[in-house]
Amino acid sequence: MKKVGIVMGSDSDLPVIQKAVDILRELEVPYEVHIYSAHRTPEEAKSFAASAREKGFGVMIAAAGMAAHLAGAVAANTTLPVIGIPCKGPVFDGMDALLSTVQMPSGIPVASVAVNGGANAALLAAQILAVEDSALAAKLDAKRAADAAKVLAKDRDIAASL
Ligand code: RP5
Repeated sequence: MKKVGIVMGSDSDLPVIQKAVDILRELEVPYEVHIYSAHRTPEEAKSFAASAREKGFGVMIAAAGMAAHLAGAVAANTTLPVIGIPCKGPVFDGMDALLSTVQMPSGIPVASVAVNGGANAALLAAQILAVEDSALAAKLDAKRAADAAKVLAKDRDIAASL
């Protein structure tokens, strides 16, 4: 199976990335995690993206906050699909990172998930890999069904308690 390449701009983004890692582990999808910043370590970020396809990655996840250029910088250096996670910052509640991540120029796409959307980033990455992997697709179907069953159990509980 192809790997998911995960990069975050700072170790302060780790709680968001942890949510993605938890999902990938649950689905038994291989991944590799790095801290590379578009601003502080631009050469390493570029090199990781540029070499990703030949190193066996199939999709990239990039998480950053504030002036969040990391997903765009990764996307500029690979034609693998790139999923951006805007991370909530201390001043603008993630709106700064959301706009920095999602407002990419035509020709260099980034698929942005919600602010702090680590879980959905991992699920989307797995869904991309599952296009060519029926076993992974079956795991995703089973997870959807299990998640729906949890919601329906809550519905039964609340109906009984109110
Ligand atoms: C961004 O700046 C990082 O992705 C992080 O979300 C934010 C703050 O970084 P630190 O100052 O906590 O290292 O580049």
